[in-house]
Formats: sequence, C-alpha cells, structure tokens
Amino acid sequence: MQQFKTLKDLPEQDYFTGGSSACAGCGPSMGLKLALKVLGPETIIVNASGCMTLLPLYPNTPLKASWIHNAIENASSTAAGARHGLDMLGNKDMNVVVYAGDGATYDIGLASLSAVAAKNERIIYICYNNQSFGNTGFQWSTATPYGSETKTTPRGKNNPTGTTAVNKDMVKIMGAHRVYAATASLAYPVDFLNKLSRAKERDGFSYIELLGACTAGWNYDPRLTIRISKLAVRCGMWPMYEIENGILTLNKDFSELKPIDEFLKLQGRYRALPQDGVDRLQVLINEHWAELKEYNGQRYV
Ligand SMILES: Cc1ncc(C[n+]2csc(CCOP(=O)(O)OP(=O)(O)O)c2C)c(N)n1
Ligand code: SF4
Ligand SMILES: [Mg+2]
Repeated sequence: MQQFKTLKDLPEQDYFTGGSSACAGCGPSMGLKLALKVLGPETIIVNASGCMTLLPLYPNTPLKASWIHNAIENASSTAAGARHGLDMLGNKDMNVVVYAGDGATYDIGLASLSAVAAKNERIIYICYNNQSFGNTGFQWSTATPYGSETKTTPRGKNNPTGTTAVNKDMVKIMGAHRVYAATASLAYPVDFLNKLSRAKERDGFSYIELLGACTAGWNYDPRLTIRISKLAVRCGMWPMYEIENGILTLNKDFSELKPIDEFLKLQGRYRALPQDGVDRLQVLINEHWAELKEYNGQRYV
C-alpha cells in the first residue's frame, strides 16, 4: 500500500489540470485534484449532478481520467455496474470512484448509496460536502449545519437562526453499514491521500467524506479555503476520524477545541447569527466531540 508521510511525498503528477470552470478557491475541486494524485488515470469517476458536473463539458475537460455523469439518485448504482463490467472483463486494477456532493449523498442518492454499501461493492465513494445543494444556488441539504444561512433557510425576523435543523450524522450512518467510513480535510492532505490509498487496497466499499469548503456558498474570500478547512477541524466542526468494522479511531485529537466563533467569523453564511445560536452550535459541537473522544478505539456502531 502506498503510504505518505509528509507533503513532500505527494505525487507531483496532476490528473486535474487547467481549464476548470469551477470558482477560484473551490474546495471540492481541490479535493478531486488531490484524490487523482493517488488514484491515477486508471480511474473511472462517477459523478452525480452537482457543481463538479461542470468540470468536463464536451469537448473540453481538465481531467485525465474517465468520467461518467449521471442522475443525482443513482451514482452508486452506476458505479456498481461499472465495477461488475470491469470485473467480468478481468480488469481488477481500474478504480471505480464516486465523486458526489452532499445533496446527492445525504439526500437524493441515499437509497442507492445504502444498497451498494450494504452489498459491500468494491467502490470508493467520496462525498465532497459543501453543506448545501450548491450548484442550484445554495439550498439547504441535510448536511447543512445548524445556524448556517442558505437560500431556503434564510435569516429573518421570524427565524434569526437560519438553519434550525441539526445535520445528519452521515459518517456514523455509513459506519453502521460495516464498511470503511472516514472524514477527510483539505487542510490535512497527507491524511486524505493515505485514507484513499487504503480504500484503494480494500476488497469492499469505502466511504470518505471530505469537507469541501465552498467560497461562493459559504461566502468567504477564496484565499481562505485551506484556513477555513483547518479551523473546521480545530474547532470541532469537522472532526477527523474513521470507522472500520464498527470501531472508531480519532485521527486528530486535541486536548482542547478552539471556540467555534473562529470558524464562523470568516464566512458570510454565519453573519448575523445571534449569540444564542452560536452558543447552541457550540453545545452541539462539544457533544459530538465528547462522544468521539469517549468511543475512540472502541465499538462505535
Ligand atoms: C432528482 C434531481 N433533483 C434535482 C436536480 C437538480 N440539481 C442539479 S445539481 C443539484 C445540486 C446537488 O447538490 P450536491 O449534491 O450537494 O452537489 P453540489 O451542487 O453542492 O456540488 C441539484 C439539486 C437534479 N439534477 N436531479
Ligand atoms: S459554488 Fe462552491 S462547490 Fe460550486 S464550484 Fe463554486 S466553490 Fe466550488
Ligand atoms: Mg453540496
């Protein structure tokens, strides 16, 4: 298994080159660029409709790997079909990777994802989570965090909180499918690549969820993508952990979390969140962090 220790170990070769139509500083694009460094050109990327769908538009593509775009509902089923076809041809080496957003993963494509994970198909599923239905104008998804403002959960006189629902715990749900499930961050590329490298070697389904900072939807300066990604981890908004055979391992442990305010204040989607909303969000984060610390190294699901 290919193992990376420092940033210097990251392959120089890029399979995601110039000519992308995504926003400057787009986190999900950076994620795909990194992922292809370890997956390589012998990869079929199965994409569910979302922002990334606009990367390859015939006859142009910034990608040096194969790409299948399909409906939001069924990226997982398409990937399973591709895997079976390759297996029948005796091609075990080609990677089949789903690259889908949170709306496609948590919401519209959840049924097919669950079925394919339950069958433990040999697929790597990467959910790039920008915490909204981004491509259609930043609407609420079940991955949207409490207190964040979206087009369909706007702040107003009657609802100063914006999003009042608490986001779904998708990594736990996938861990409960008894597959490999992990979080990843653009601020920790070595960890992300090692998780992918491991997933590549596994004889079964792997689910990796990457926090995909979204400059347009989260409303921040594009230069801050990595800083915001790092703060998400340090503030406990995006804990780094993995679940394998139901056992939880915390990959980045901190004796103390930074206050969530440090993450919030850089983004327009939290502007005007009242203090009681910030406090409630901090409680939710602390509870989740305490749960992860408690189960670290033990059966979690
Ligand atoms: C069944 C269905 N409903 C709605 C749409 C319209 N649609 C296209 S992209 C998109 C957003 C998908 O959100 P997400 O999966 O989070 O990806 P992102 O746009 O954030 O990259 C939606 C709703 C669609 N293509 N199919
Ligand atoms: S809207 Fe967000 S996810 Fe979509 S291309 Fe722009 S930065 Fe990337
Ligand atoms: Mg999204």
